[in-house]
Amino acid sequence: MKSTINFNIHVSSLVFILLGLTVNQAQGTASNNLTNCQSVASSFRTTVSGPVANITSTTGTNVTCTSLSGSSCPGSNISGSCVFQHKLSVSCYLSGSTVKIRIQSNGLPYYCPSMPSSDTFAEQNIDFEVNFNPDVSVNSPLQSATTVSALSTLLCNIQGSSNPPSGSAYVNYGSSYSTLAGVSVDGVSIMNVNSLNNVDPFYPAGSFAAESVDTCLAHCQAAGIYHYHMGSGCAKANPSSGPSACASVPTCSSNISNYGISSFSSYTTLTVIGISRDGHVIYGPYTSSGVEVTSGTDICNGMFYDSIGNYAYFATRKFPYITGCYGPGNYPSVSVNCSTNAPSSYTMSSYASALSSSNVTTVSTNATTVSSNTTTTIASNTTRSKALRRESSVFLLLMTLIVIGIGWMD
Ligand SMILES: *[C@@H]1O[C@H](CO)[C@@H](O)[C@H](O)[C@H]1NC(C)=O
Ligand SMILES: *[C@@H]1O[C@H](CO)[C@@H](O)[C@H](O)[C@H]1NC(C)=O
Ligand SMILES: *[C@@H]1O[C@H](CO)[C@@H](O)[C@H](O)[C@H]1NC(C)=O
Ligand SMILES: *[C@@H]1O[C@H](CO)[C@@H](O)[C@H](O)[C@H]1NC(C)=O
Ligand SMILES: *[C@@H]1O[C@H](CO)[C@@H](O)[C@H](O)[C@H]1NC(C)=O
Ligand SMILES: *[C@@H]1O[C@H](CO)[C@@H](O)[C@H](O)[C@H]1NC(C)=O
Ligand SMILES: *[C@@H]1O[C@H](CO)[C@@H](O)[C@H](O)[C@H]1NC(C)=O
Ligand SMILES: *[C@@H]1O[C@H](CO)[C@@H](O)[C@H](O)[C@H]1NC(C)=O
Ligand SMILES: CC(=O)N[C@H]1CO[C@H](CO)[C@@H](O)[C@@H]1O
Ligand SMILES: CC(=O)N[C@H]1CO[C@H](CO)[C@@H](O)[C@@H]1O
Repeated sequence: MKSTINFNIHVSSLVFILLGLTVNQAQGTASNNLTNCQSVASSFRTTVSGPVANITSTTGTNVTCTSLSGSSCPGSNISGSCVFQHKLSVSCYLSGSTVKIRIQSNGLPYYCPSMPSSDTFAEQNIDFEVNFNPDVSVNSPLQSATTVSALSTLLCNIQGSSNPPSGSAYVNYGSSYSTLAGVSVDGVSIMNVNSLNNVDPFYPAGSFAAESVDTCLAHCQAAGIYHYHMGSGCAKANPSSGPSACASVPTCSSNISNYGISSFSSYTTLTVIGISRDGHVIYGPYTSSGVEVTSGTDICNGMFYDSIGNYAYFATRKFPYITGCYGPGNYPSVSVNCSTNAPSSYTMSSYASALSSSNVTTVSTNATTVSSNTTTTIASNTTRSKALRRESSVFLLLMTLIVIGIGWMD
């Protein structure tokens, strides 16, 4: 009699152990502690530690450009050269148990861009805070489109990056930039992928002309914001051949998407190239195993890229090149109507497949009755917070101690 009761307690503690393990496995725990954030922040070419009160009033690093001798100088005109300052601060801190990242940039690169002298090139005040690498689930996509029309409405829209999702807790402290999608490690803006015509700026559908950029694949818009739409190696290393127009360099103008990827030839592993305005990291074109990302991305150009469910955007050859929406998104078999260089379908990465609830359920239903009930709980509870998981771990620990205690009393 006594030993039967004892056995039942052991079984229930086993259930909790299974529950604890399976919950962590199925839903993943993104790498978003303070150390993870600081590691990403260290990839940025910062000029001051922060947060600072006002990035534009800090002293940055001088950039002297003979290429900007005309009217477009966001600094001083000294002996025919334009001298401007690159100013960037990236800080990580805890707010309660949530790690926040704050990006403060004047938007000016550390290198000399090339642009028509008629362009306006101006200092900015980009300054926002967002949850760092927030937990997201492949089972709860934030964006979903299954038809050409729905996908095009979502992705072919220059205002599509205006509102980071609520889970990112985005707070703006700087000027308002509705088309900003993220900030590059060199402090340069990453704008929504679309042109003002709501088409791919490089491979536009219909009768629109491609836009001009320099060999760093960036250009200024009307307000003077120098920005990227596509991954650029210039964010990591000073362009070797000096600034010029992409149109004047055959390897750039003939196939700009190839040129963009080849600009990362010295960075063929997982390389931070920026942060999205939703707090997710933006990586270059390669995974940690040195493989170029050509599949596994969702409609937003984000990917679950490891077994614990980290989600990030990657620089790719295809539209939307960096990020087209704030993911995770779904994986439909349709294409957008605004680009002649877009994927025709999307497929999950192997990690996304393994994390998807349909897969978990299928795998576990064949186990014992206990774990199939556990699976049901997980599938409907994908958004449980870490705090809750910590609580269940504490509970699990207590249960185990009780069981050990009872066992000892025997
Ligand atoms: C942060 O997470 C990493 C794994 O991503 C872990 O190795 C490290 O110990 C954690 N650091 C802290 C301070 O919790
Ligand atoms: C930030 O500093 C700049 C330059 O010193 C100044 O023009 C601007 O008004 C300041 N902005 C705020 C919000 O204090
Ligand atoms: C940066 O350039 C300014 C002129 O715009 C000059 O006054 C200053 O001394 C320079 N700073 C350094 C560190 O060279
Ligand atoms: C900068 O200086 C050059 C010559 O030193 C002059 O031609 C040019 O107009 C100046 N630009 C501005 C904006 O003052
Ligand atoms: C693409 O489709 C959307 C939604 O159906 C439409 O509003 C837009 O005009 C189309 N764009 C092009 C370039 O055909
Ligand atoms: C760029 O070149 C690659 C191969 O080098 C080719 O597959 C791709 O179709 C080209 N892209 C465009 C839009 O022409
Ligand atoms: C389920 O996950 C495994 C990895 O755990 C993967 O190999 C398999 O392809 C997935 N199956 C489906 C249907 O997604
Ligand atoms: C599993 O759940 C069902 C209904 O939720 C319940 O009837 C059944 O007894 C549970 N099985 C176990 C082993 O807990
Ligand atoms: C390992 C295991 O329990 N496999 C079972 C999975 O379910 C099928 C059909 O219900 C059984 O035939 C297997 O034995
Ligand atoms: C089905 C199920 O177990 N739902 C639970 C999911 O988690 C929340 C707490 O976050 C519970 O309130 C639900 O009962």
